[in-house]
Amino acid sequence: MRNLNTMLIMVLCVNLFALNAQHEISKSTYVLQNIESRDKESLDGLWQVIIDPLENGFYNLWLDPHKGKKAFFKNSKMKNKSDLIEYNFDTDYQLMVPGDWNTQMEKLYYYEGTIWYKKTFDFIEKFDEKSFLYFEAVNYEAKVYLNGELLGQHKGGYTPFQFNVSGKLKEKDNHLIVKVDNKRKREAIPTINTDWWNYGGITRSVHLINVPNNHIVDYGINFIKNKKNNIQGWVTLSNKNNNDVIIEIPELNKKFSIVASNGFASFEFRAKPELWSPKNPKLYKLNIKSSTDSISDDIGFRTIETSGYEILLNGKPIFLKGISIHEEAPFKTGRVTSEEECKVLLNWAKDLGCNYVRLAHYPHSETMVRLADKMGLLVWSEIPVYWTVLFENPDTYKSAETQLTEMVARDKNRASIILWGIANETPEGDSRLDFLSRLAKRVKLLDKTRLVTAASNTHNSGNKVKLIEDQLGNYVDVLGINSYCGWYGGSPESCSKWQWRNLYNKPIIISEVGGGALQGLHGDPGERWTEEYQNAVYVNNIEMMRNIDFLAGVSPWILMDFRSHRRHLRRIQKDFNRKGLISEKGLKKKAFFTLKEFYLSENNY
Ligand code: GCB
Repeated sequence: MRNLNTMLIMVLCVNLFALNAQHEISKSTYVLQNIESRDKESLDGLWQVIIDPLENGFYNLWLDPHKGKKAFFKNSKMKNKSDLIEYNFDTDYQLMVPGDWNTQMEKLYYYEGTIWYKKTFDFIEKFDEKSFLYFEAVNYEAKVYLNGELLGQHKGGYTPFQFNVSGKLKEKDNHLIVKVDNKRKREAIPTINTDWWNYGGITRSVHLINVPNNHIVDYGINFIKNKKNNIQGWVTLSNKNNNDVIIEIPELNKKFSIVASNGFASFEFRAKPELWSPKNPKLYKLNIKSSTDSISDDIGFRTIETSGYEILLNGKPIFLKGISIHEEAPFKTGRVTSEEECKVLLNWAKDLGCNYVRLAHYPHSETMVRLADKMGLLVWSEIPVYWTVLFENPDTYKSAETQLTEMVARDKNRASIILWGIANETPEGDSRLDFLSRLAKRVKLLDKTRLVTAASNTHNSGNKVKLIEDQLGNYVDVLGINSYCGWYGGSPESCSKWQWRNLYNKPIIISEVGGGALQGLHGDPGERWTEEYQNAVYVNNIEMMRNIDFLAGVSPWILMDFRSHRRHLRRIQKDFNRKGLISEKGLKKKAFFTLKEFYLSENNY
């Protein structure tokens, strides 16, 4: 095996530190990379559920956890006709997985609390295989039980987690029970106050993944920071003995073997791949093989860096023509649950002339990010550190850091992602700065090859001057600014007169700008909620943006109307934030075409 073409492998040293940092991360999360190409069975479909607002299936009268058959995770059955068991999954409701519960059953529309999910499945054990239960996302807290025993728990509604269930499965009738709780909590990430719907449930797919006993766990591959001809990578294996690993990128004519010791191998080689960009989203097949396992992925190579006010993609300045997107399904509303729905959203972004999307305000599904890779859309991906989280609370910080780590661990190989977002519109203060600067350092440790950002507010400093002076600017590479001129402040016409000042020699993205309109409602441009008013907001803000010389991009708020608990105007909003350029039914508003025209006029990028 070692006689394979081993040319041009400069086995490491230089970047050992960076590689080891990533290795540490992958060890601490231990989530299998690239589930798409693993051998797996789907546990999606209908699950039996019990709605349990009082958590009666978990606590007794005195709020001590049940130990016996009253615990719902025991899936107890009546033993005889006189037996008293006050729950029965099999005669209760059903919900679809993946899916939020709020839009599946009218009575659950506003529900926030606990629902127990149960799936029964059979399993054929194969010699020398390990099995993992893999959850793509559960909002917010999941306690997972297999055949009556706790496997573990996870907090955070938008990142994957898994449990090793090897040796724990039976041939028939395994019952997997998940207690899902989406109660909003002050100390959680996000906290209780958000401008999006708190969709509860097993919102993304569940898989039973079977891998060889000795398997490939994780890997990372990328250019060495901003060096276009040097690729570096690493692989982690479950087996700690010495192992040969073959790395192959057929289209680059590279195939070589490296030796993993203690479950880790790294490599570095020279190559001149075609560079990934929105205009040419070139992906290369990467094959990784050990003596017992193999995995394939589609990888793009590009560099991203900043220089003064500019963002450089593959060494050249790029203006990010973007749009913000919530992961909400077009036409039906509720959480996105299929690749088709992701495609509709990203195709709309393409139609608008975008080269970039801000996937707000939490990590979107892996499907979405992989599509962005294929379709050539640059991505800002973020964690839900939103508004007033408890910056002083160590557990809150820990949760933010865990969600950040899980996001980077899952998506570190996606060329489309150029920006890791660590926060959105957080109120300034010392504890916030301490919290966010720690997050910024953490993400830099996890990934040195991408840029760090956060969305902040501006300050008005008299005489129509907007000042960018948030101290967070010292810690991020790119500053996002949410600016709602013409909607939350001033008339649309006043916006074109604003001057901007930037205290940092760094690129600025207007991460949000926009206004609301009910699709189909027309009037004069001074009348709120009409398409004309929204359009006037865009026309004037575009004029303003053309005058900001340090502007590196924009992602207006937002592609499609989305559900929010904060939007009460019955005749207009109907629980929807109406700042979409497209209605939830898929109908485009006037401002869509205005923004499109602006983007078409910036067609060098
Ligand atoms: C913001 C938030 C976003 C809201 C938006 C709005 O600044 O970042 O989550 O939805 O304003 O519509 O008010």
